[in-house]
Amino acid sequence: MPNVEIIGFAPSTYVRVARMVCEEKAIPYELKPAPPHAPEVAAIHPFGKIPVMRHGDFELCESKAIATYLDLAFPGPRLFPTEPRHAALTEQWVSLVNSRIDGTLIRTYLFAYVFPKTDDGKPDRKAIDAVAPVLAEEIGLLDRAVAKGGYLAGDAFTYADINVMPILYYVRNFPEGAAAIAAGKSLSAYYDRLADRASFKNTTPPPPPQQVKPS
Ligand SMILES: N[C@@H](CCC(=O)N[C@@H](CS)C(=O)NCC(=O)O)C(=O)O
Repeated sequence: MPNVEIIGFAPSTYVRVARMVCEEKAIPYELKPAPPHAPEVAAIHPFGKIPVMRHGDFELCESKAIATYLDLAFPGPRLFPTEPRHAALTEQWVSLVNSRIDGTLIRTYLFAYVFPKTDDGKPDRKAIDAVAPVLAEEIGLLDRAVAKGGYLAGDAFTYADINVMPILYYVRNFPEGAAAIAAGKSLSAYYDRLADRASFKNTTPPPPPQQVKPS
């Protein structure tokens, strides 16, 4: 069987998620850099989003579907638990992050810094100030969640943690995000512990512009 191909560019949080799954399970894979809507992406994802995956003649889109396939098709540590409550909590946190928190922290907050829609190309202060309180609330929610068992879904590492770490990586590089994470002692400790995993280190994206030193 040929190697798994993860198609998408390295800065994408969701591409990093798919790569982290490969790294955690020691799945040999190739990253094929492609931006959203590139022909090779659009051929697999109906809306042109990254990542998409190819494994031999099998093509797949959507990060969680890709992760499920990789988790079931390859040996290595299970990233989606099967015990009912643990499985459901994992799903719950993936859903909360993908349906809401990603929108606040990445599509609204991060993008206001790195892809501002301002005339002068400077960070969109209005958008940043508007989203900052929501960002603080959602970071607080994550802080309380990991305070219980040290992970998002209870007391063991799961795909829910893989799914959120690339988001936190970016958010802590900008002042409001860094302050919110620093205020959450459990989340700060969680981030430091999980950032030490080889899967996270081996998938570090190139630095975004306008970084501040994280606290
Ligand atoms: N639901 C998708 C979301 C993927 C996604 O939003 N990827 C971004 C890059 S991080 C993208 O392709 N954006 C381009 C667009 O939405 O048109 C997944 O889980 O794979």
